[in-house]
Amino acid sequence: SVCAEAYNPDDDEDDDFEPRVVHPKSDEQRRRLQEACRDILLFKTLDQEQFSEVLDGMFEVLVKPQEHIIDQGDDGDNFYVIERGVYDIIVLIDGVGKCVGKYDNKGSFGELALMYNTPRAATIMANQEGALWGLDRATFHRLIVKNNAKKRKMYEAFIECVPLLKSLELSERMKIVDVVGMRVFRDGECILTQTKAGQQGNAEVEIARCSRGQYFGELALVTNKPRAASVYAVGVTKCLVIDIQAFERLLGSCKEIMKRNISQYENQLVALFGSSVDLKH
Ligand code: 1OR
Repeated sequence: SVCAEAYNPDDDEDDDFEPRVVHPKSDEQRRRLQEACRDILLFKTLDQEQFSEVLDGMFEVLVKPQEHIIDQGDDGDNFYVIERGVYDIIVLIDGVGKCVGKYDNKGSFGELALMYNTPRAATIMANQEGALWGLDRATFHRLIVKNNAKKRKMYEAFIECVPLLKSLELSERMKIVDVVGMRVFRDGECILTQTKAGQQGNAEVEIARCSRGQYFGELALVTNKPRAASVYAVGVTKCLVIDIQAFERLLGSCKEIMKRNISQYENQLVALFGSSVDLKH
């Protein structure tokens, strides 16, 4: 199999002529499907026509507790979007299956084997009864993988100038581009909300401003603690967004840099409020 090969969409125009797969759906199914797909990052750079083709191509899959949706090592057949249910991510470590994460009633999985033509990288097991939406390999390739080649071209220059990602290999940076979604926020719109524990009525104070090439939202992922600050758009703001599983998988090696930068947040807070805080633990 070929691993993370640069994909040139001009090499195979053939699959443009493949018949469109349409799985008919009731209005109620379509509504549920649309809701489940609303925040799927891989769909966030598709145009309307492409997105609607994706929705047409999806089919409902009901799963039972303990059912394996994907087995590590298998060939990839479908990509899945979660409608409901909790799913364990299990990876073989020294021959022993270890649960390394979970999907809790949202998200998607199964893109890697289809994107890079590699064996399934993890086992996904339903913890309880659940419902998924599948998308077959050919349709995923025609709509998502082809779009990724465009995404790489569009974001390559930007990603190259993000200081945090400097320590990664080019191929690693490109894998990040493959899974990010793009989101645009209006001036003043809330991008992230601080999780407040029973402390109502506190006025919000601006502690920092981020600009092009900087990042936010990593603290809660690094510490597993609630969001420590809110983030608002200043002017129309375009963000590239990565989900937590891809963050773990692709940015693990950047965590040390992030941790170092977290100490700077602590210094900023001390300068503003005079008290010391421990954000890292
Ligand atoms: P796939 O097609 O390889 C298994 O089939 C899917 O599990 C995979 O696509 C991802 O969508 C999903 N490492 C690899 N695959 C993962 C991981 C993961 N998490 C979810 N998937 N890691 C866990 C990160 C929390 C790294 C483990 C070492």
